[in-house]
Amino acid sequence: MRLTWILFAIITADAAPVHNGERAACTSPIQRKAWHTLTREEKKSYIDAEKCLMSLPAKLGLAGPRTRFDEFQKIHVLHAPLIHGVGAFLPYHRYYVQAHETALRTECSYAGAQPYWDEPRDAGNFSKSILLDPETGFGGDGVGPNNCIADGPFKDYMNSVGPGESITDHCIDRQINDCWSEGAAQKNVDACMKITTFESAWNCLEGMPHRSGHRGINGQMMDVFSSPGDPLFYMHHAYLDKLWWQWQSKNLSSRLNEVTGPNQGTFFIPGGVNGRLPIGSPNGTIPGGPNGTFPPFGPFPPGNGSDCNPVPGGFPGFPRLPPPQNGPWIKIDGDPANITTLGHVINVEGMIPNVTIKDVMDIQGDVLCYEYV
Ligand SMILES: *[C@@H]1O[C@H](CO)[C@@H](O)[C@H](O)[C@H]1NC(C)=O
Ligand SMILES: *[C@@H]1O[C@H](CO)[C@@H](O)[C@H](O)[C@H]1NC(C)=O
Ligand SMILES: *[C@@H]1O[C@H](CO)[C@@H](O)[C@H](O)[C@H]1NC(C)=O
Ligand SMILES: *[C@@H]1O[C@H](CO)[C@@H](O)[C@H](O)[C@H]1NC(C)=O
Ligand SMILES: *[C@@H]1O[C@H](CO)[C@@H](O)[C@H](O)[C@H]1NC(C)=O
Ligand SMILES: *[C@@H]1O[C@H](CO)[C@@H](O)[C@H](O)[C@H]1NC(C)=O
Ligand SMILES: *[C@@H]1O[C@H](CO)[C@@H](O)[C@H](O)[C@H]1NC(C)=O
Ligand SMILES: [Cu+2]
Repeated sequence: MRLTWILFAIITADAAPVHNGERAACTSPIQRKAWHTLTREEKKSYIDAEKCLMSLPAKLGLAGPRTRFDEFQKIHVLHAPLIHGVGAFLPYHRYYVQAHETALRTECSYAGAQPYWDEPRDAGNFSKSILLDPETGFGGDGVGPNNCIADGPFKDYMNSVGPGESITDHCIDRQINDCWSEGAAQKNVDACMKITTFESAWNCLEGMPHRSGHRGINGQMMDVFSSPGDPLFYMHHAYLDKLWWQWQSKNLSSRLNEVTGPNQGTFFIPGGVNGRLPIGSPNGTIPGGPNGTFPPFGPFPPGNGSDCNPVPGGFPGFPRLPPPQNGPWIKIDGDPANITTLGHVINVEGMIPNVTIKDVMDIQGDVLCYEYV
């Protein structure tokens, strides 16, 4: 009897590694599924929940947002310079997507989990993606002089945040580019999965799989600040989170604790504290970008994809500007210096409680409880 129990324990431990006993808290993870596998009803319930967020009034008191949906966008704007091109890129976006999922479930009666976009299926072919279906999906490409989306459930939504750090009313715009979307190809994912260190794997993931999703949809999705104004953002970042988890899962005993990298990189803005921009930070402090916005993009090359990928000198998605320049290092709570550690505080402006990177390393731990299927 006792021996049986011990054997059982050993077998169980072998099948599902135990990490400091943390996994006890997550006994029934919710299932994050690929969009193309959802039933029509599941798709509708997700879209309806997103529309619900777009109808609920803002309550965090941030400048700009009218709705709860806008507040998510604003949180990303506030943190953008310190969550891209840095060690916290993957952990921050993991928790940010979690915050979005939580809001759908607790404020909009959504019973499902955050779905994700299985992007390699649509590599080089975003314009034909099932996600863009006007009836069951997110609507299609932008049209007209402002590239506003013209069909689907979000065609009439007016963003109140963006572009960049500005606060303006504007449509959700897209300008699909199937040259850039070729970067979503599985071979680029496979290349990242082969890498064995966090720093290189993160750089790889933030590179091609990440950028090609943004750049393939284009329009607002290409805005490093305000991209979450397009609901496709969450589908894309859930997918990216899945890739990180897939990478972590290859060696959980070490990769549940592996994080490093600079705390400020590409988008350094002097004067920020605690992982967000100072209130009232002037536009125009991002090197290379006019008045706090991206450097200009384009023109987009024509072609079928082979013209885009690979591009000599790196994939020109989000700009990779030289590392910091001037000013003191930004102090992030939980990090002793300018290197990202497990103690680094992730701040989503009270949308859900602050946590540390350590708290989000495991998607089936004390804080997070989901799985990708
Ligand atoms: C693009 O997607 C459409 C619709 O799924 C499909 O018919 C077509 O074969 C795809 N084209 C390529 C090049 O994958
Ligand atoms: C940035 O510029 C926009 C447009 O001029 C302005 O509305 C916004 O308040 C500025 N943001 C900051 C933080 O100064
Ligand atoms: C997991 O990573 C550790 C530390 O790098 C290494 O010693 C170990 O061999 C790895 N295990 C596997 C199965 O790759
Ligand atoms: C941290 O700061 C020191 C100087 O203050 C600098 O030499 C080092 O490169 C920085 N490390 C990172 C990862 O940014
Ligand atoms: C940047 O701001 C300055 C001062 O407000 C203005 O003169 C200039 O036109 C702006 N440049 C761009 C590209 O918006
Ligand atoms: C794609 O474009 C490149 C360069 O324009 C050309 O050499 C290649 O044959 C094209 N491939 C396909 C499949 O059309
Ligand atoms: C979240 O963390 C930041 C930075 O550590 C801190 O300034 C802020 O007060 C915290 N907010 C909440 C709601 O705990
Ligand atoms: Cu982001």
